[in-house]
Formats: sequence, structure tokens, C-alpha cells
Amino acid sequence: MMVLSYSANAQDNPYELPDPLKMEDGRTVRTKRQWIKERRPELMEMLRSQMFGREPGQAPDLHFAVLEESPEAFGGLATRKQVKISFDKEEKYYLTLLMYIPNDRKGPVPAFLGANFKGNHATTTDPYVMLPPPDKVATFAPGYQIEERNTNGHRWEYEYILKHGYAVATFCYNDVDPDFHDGFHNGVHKLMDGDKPRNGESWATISAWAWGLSRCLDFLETQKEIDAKKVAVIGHSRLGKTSLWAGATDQRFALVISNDSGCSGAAIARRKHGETLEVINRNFPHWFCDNYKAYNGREEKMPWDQHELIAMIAPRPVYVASASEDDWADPVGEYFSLVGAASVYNLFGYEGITDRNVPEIEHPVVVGRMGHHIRRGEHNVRLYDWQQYISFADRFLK
Ligand code: GTR
Repeated sequence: MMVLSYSANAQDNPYELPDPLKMEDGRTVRTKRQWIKERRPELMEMLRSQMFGREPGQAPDLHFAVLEESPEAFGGLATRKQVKISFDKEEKYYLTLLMYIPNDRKGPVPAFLGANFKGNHATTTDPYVMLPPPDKVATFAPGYQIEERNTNGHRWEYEYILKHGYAVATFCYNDVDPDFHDGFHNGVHKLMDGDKPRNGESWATISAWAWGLSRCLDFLETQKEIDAKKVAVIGHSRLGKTSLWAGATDQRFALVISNDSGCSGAAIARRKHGETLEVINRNFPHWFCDNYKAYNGREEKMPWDQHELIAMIAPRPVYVASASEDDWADPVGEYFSLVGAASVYNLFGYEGITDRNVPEIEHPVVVGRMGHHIRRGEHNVRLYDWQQYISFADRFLK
């Protein structure tokens, strides 16, 4: 018998979800025009002011420098580029993007873009990937140590991705904003906000990482080998929360993938299953804007829920993945945010995932422009996940 280590009971915490198609003034959204012109902006305003904070616009001096390039990556399978993406003239604020492009290509290729946790060198065995520069390492989270290459390689199945005709690009999230609370002085907030006083709606760290993803997309748009209209944004866990927000704020992303994003990502907050708002805001006070903290222990008072973050992706394809042992991220709640967003996809003429029975482990489901699976195992990204993402992306980006 299959043992599920998560609660398969959808109603273990009875809740009623806000209707994404109900305007704050009570009107019902009936057309895609009304969604685009009225309801989507209303929800974006809510998510900005109450959850992620207001992200800034373009960097003051965005520019790019290719630091290294070789067509010999992975035995000639791919061209590697390592690129410094600078946000200011002095190049005090920058990230280093690692990109692989399949050599076997006829024209511009689609791409996956996502941030990583431990440095580009930790995503691969490739010995030519540069280590994070010392000025960056000095600002990384306390206790951060340069680890060996490839410690997170299992999360980045580069050769598999490349052989399927996709480019792939990543940067270390610490480059944009180190993952600890120092009052927003150690990352791009300092550059973008200067000495502007912060308030309850000020953007926080997840928003900064998402902003960094958009700057990478700015760069990909300059690359003739890349079809920048076909870039999927992907992230795991806190970076899955980030990929969802990047997909919401930047509609240039053609497809959005949430891998085990859990609380404040895909998981329905009102279920209060696994990680709750109180816990996440206590442990990671820098991730969300201050107004979000008002909902600690009061999830049912939220004027939105996470299915509406998923709805911000519509009508673009969205994929939500969970892992069977990842009860902390609430796989059931992650699934139900898809179900809750389906009506918005319907508005655009696409079917959505509506089955109220949570799918079995490793039975991927794709309906219309929504995809889902629960991988057997722990909180992580594995080859199984990439196999599903590629076959989902093949439907829309090829
Ligand atoms: C956990 C956190 C989760 C998730 C995870 C991760 O500590 O509670 O929300 O973000 O970290 O990013 O791996």
C-alpha cells in the first residue's frame, strides 16, 4: 500500500477561498478584458502592498559583460557563457549569470532561468564555472562557506535539459540580496532605494530576487541564440515563491514553474498546514513586506489567498510540483491553488485543473495550461521533476 506522508484530506482545516473573479466592489469578472484591465491590477496591488512589497523599476545603469565563453562545455554539447550583469555604473551591484546554450540548434532556443542557492559552481561538475568573487562571498549570509563544486548539481540537470533543446541560465540568489535580515543594506535595496525610509509596503528580499530574474531576462533578450519570448522561470522552495512572483510581476516570462514553493508560494495559506505565516515571518522576517506580518495567525482575514498568485500567471502555462515527504510545504495546499486558479484560465478559453481529488504520487497531470505532479521523496529538485518540466514546456515552447 502506498503511504502518503502528507495529509490527503483537502479539508483538514475548513476554509473558504476568496473568488478570484469577484472584484472588491462585489462585481463578477466575466470577460478577459475585465480581468486584464480591472481585476488583475486590483490583485497585483493587493499582493504588492500586503505581501511582497512594491518592486522598483529598471536598474540605474544595467549593462552586461561576457566574462567567459566556450563552445566546449560538456564535451561540446553546449556553449557556456558567464556574464556579469551590473546594475550600476560603478559595478558595485551585480550578479554573475551562468548560461549554457545547446550547440545542436537550428535557430534561437527556448530557455529555463532560475536562481540557485549555493553559487553557480555548486550547480555543476563543470570545472570552468567561476567561483563566486570574494567581494560577493564577503556579503553572503553569515556562515556561508564556499562549498565544493556540484554540491547542488542534482538540482540542475544541465545535460538532460540541453539535450532536449533548451538553454539554461542561473545565478546565485545571494548576488542580488543575501538571504538574512540586515535591514536591507546588503543587497540591491540599498542601490534602488538609497536612503528612502522604508514602510509597510517596501519591497523585501523575495521581491529583490524576482527583480534579479527580470534583469537576467533583460540580458537574455540581447542574446541572438535565445528565444526570449520562450523563457520559463523556475525556482525551488523559497526560490519557487520567487519564481511565482517573478512570473506575476514580469509577464515576459512565458511559463512559470514552482518546485516545492510551499507557504507563501503555491500553498493555500488558509489551510495552515505545515509552515504558517507566523512561522515564516518569524524565521524569515526579510522575505516579505512588513504589512504581511499583520496576517500572522489570521490567514482567514487575508483578502486574497495563494491561488490568486497562481492566477497572476494566467493565461501563461503554470506548473506546480510537490514532493510526497514535503509536508512542511503542504502538497495538498499547493495542488489546491491550481484548482482555485482554474476559473481564471477558463476565462481565457483554457481548461484548468479542477479535480478535487489530489493526484497520486508520480501521476503527473496536465490540463490546458496547468501542470502538476507530486514526486516521491524529499524536499528537493530531482531528475524526475525536470523530466516533467521539459515535457510540459515542450507543449508550449517548442
Ligand atoms: C524553509 C522554509 C520554507 C522554504 C525552505 C527552502 O526553511 O520554511 O518556506 O522556503 O526553507 O527555501 O528551502
